[in-house]
Amino acid sequence: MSRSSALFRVLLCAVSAILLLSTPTMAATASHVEPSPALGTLQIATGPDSSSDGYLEIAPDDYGSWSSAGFGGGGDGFNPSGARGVQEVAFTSGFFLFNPAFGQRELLSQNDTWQAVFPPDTTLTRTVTSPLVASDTNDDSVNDTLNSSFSVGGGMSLSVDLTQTVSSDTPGVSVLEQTYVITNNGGSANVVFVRVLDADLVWGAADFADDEVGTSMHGAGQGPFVFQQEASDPGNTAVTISGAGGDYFGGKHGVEPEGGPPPYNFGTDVDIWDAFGIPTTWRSHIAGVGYDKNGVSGTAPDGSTAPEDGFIGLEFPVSLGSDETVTITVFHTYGANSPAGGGGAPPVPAASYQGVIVLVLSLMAASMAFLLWRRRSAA
Ligand SMILES: [Ca+2]
Ligand SMILES: [Ca+2]
Ligand SMILES: [Ca+2]
Repeated sequence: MSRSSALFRVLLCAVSAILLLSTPTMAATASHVEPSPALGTLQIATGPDSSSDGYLEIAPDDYGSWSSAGFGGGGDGFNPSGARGVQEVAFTSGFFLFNPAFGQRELLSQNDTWQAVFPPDTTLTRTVTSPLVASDTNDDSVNDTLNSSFSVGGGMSLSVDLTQTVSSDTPGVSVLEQTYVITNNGGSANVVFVRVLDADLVWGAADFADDEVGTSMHGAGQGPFVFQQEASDPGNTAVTISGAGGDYFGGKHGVEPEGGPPPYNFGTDVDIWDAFGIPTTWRSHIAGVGYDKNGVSGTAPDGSTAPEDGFIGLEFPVSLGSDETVTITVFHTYGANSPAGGGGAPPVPAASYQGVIVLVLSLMAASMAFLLWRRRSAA
């Protein structure tokens, strides 16, 4: 054996030993994720004083969902303008994810009670890759921001970074802003996220069934939005969902839309899940108002049945190319029935602008061709 080959063997052994020692450590590090905080234990709030008008507190999970403590979650609480104090708002609030072409779906929520509403489904999986971390961004000693990451696997491969921040707006109004930065690690996919809010407001007659749902987005130039509020104190008690999304709906239990079934059910039910998105006849519809129209349902619109549960939703259709990253921002405005705090998202239909440009260029080309033809005809 030459000295060089002996040296080579020694080096090889050393490298192998280093690899053997380091590999398990690296694997353990890569697979180690701290457990998520127990639901409802990590809260963000707009400030230290819950007795001030506009105070908002929320304890969402790693996926940006939350729900009433009575339904297995950590809820939200809001103090509207006026004499009323903090009350819980949401029975459930969260995101559904659908890939309709492939029959894939997932409720992005940690709440086992909510998950149990749906039959077992393994078309998609979800995993928290970095649990919630809270921070105080305005130095008032109260956490106002949460950061987390999760992945969606099974039939897709998405990695998502989520930032959730609460802030005060005008007096009596606060905003939760949720930013989902979604990276598609798999093949291209046309997916739809449906944000749902089954609010149960009890500021008025302590009755969740007298809530009304509505929109005033048409002609407002603020993009799509939909709200739920106490009919007895509109605006102050409203929660508005907004963002650069697509269709909305506002349902009241028992009302069948003019376009046909399914009738609106309870807010936390299987209809959206079964339809792989907002049911066709619910799109851009408010119970008791109609399609593509501004208005509010009132407490018990025609066709509603007791208990007249109210709930709202807004979809975010996303075309995800392979290796593409897309950002969805969802706003919940508390204390106003229109978006606040940057929550207004005037639609920027890039395709339409492109369409207008193509039309103008086509008209210019046609005019030039016509002029040339006339010159040649004259000559
Ligand atoms: Ca703070
Ligand atoms: Ca409700
Ligand atoms: Ca109510």
